Amino acid sequence: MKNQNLFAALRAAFPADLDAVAIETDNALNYSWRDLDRATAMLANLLQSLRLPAGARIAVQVEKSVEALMLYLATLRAGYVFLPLNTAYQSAEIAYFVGDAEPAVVVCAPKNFGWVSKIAFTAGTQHVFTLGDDRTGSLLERAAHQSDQHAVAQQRADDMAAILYTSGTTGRSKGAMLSHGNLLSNAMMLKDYWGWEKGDVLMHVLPIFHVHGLFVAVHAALLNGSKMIWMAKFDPKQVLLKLPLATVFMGVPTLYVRLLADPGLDRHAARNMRLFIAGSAPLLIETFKEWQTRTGHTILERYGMSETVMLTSNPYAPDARYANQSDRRGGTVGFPLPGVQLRVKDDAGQSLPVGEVGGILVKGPNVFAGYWRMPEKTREEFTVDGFFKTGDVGCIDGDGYVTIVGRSKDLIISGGYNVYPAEIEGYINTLEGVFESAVVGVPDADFGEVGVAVVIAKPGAQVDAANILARLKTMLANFKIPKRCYVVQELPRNAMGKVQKNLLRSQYGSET
Ligand code: MCA
Ligand code: AMP
Repeated sequence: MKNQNLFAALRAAFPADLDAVAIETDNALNYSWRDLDRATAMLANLLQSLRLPAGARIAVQVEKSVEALMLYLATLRAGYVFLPLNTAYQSAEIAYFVGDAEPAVVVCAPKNFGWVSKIAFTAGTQHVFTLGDDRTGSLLERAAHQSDQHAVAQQRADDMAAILYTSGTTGRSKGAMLSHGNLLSNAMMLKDYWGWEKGDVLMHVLPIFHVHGLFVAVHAALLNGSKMIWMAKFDPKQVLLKLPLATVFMGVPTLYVRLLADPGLDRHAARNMRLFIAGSAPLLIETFKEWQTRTGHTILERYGMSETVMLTSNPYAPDARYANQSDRRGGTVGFPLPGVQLRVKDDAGQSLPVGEVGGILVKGPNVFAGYWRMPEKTREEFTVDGFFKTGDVGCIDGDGYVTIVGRSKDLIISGGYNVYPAEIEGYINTLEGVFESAVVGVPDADFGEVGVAVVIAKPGAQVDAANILARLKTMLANFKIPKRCYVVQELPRNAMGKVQKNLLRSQYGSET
């Protein structure tokens, strides 16, 4: 039987010249394809030497580096399950993920070893390694003693490759289990759909702990044997400096907004580019149009989720196979990708006619099998005929273009990161003197959307808005901290007693 391990497919796509540069970093390091092969073999051998049980989770919270990418690839190679964690997460957040996923191995930044190892050992994790963004740490020290030859572990298409944590309306984070087959089928299809060609160079500027940077960007480049220009952090000046060396760029809308703010962005800077891709959050039509004017390029917007990888995309080029799909339309997320079935339904589960707005449901080889250890929740999120309820609200027009008009899930997407109001409210409500709170998303020129907290004090208590934000900063990842906080007498409610968040959004949306 053919090995369905995603790494086997990525490795098979390495170019014949293994000494060619595969990754060029912003601190002038060059990694060859041979380096990728050997280092992932050594790391895979290290993981296998630990004699971990089948399906063991490898939880990783480290700064972006090529070695961190190699650790991901090595985890696939060895047949274990990769669990990436945002570097902004603080101890309570990490304690939850580690407690829930029970990883056999935790890898953290050297500076966090003290508190992370304490959490991990308490949760029963046996191995905690460190990995710095400067090629330091116990992980690489241990891997250095391993062989650089390794036979890729045999995997079936439905074997789990990664768990990505994503929250729900109730605030409790759920681990979306993605299989080798989910990831590989999506990557191969995108390589074709987005017209990846020989000589393409990807500029990689996104974090590698979410679907966009870790899967969409990396898999396509590797499957195409393409070089990556690797930036540890997004910096518009650096991007513009290196842009002439790249042909493909992927970013969340905030990155496009920030690049547009730099006068250096023009047709000349983008002269060698083939494709700009945006996603993870809605791209404003103004950004789409301004980009066209300034660079002569039309951004290709696509839509996806942690649970499904990529679902829809605007077309790359007119293509006979995809009749009618000729142009990239701003404000839309394009067409369901080949193999993806997408339906728009009303609350009663009835399919809606063209142009009518309803809940988006999807099915396809890319859709995950379920949430980690949450069979009930998984069942709730799928229809009886196997469609996954995305929680996004949209419509399909007469030409087949999908437009996302909103979300039925109470979610704020800020600079491409998801923020769950229920989670933030839960933390605010534990603060001294707080009776109740509501967190809403309001428009923001830079992040697209940001959180605003509206708080009621307990009778007789004094609470201070600045103090609430300062306290939250000690508990939560920085991007989750509401940008503003208001202490008020009461929250608007409907007849059922439910807080009317739409009213809060319009009231506090324009205040700065
Ligand atoms: C940073 N800050 C933010 C955000 N990022 N606030 C709200 N939303 C954010 N996204 C705040 C910090 O808390 C800090 O506040 C201040 O901004 C500066 O922090 P810094 O780390 O320096 O920010 P930055 O480097 O400017 O980061 C902005 C960023 C970053 C580059 C836009 O957020 C980013 O890389 N976003 C991409 C996320 C992503 O990859 N999403 C894909 C998810 P203070 O100073 O007050 O502490 S995958 C997905 O969604 C699906 C599947 C899909 O379709 O792709
Ligand atoms: P995540 O859970 O991080 O995978 O975020 C997935 C969510 O991001 C989706 O359910 C959408 O709400 C949103 N999203 C992703 N891409 C787009 C897009 N192009 N336009 C609007 N929303 C998007």
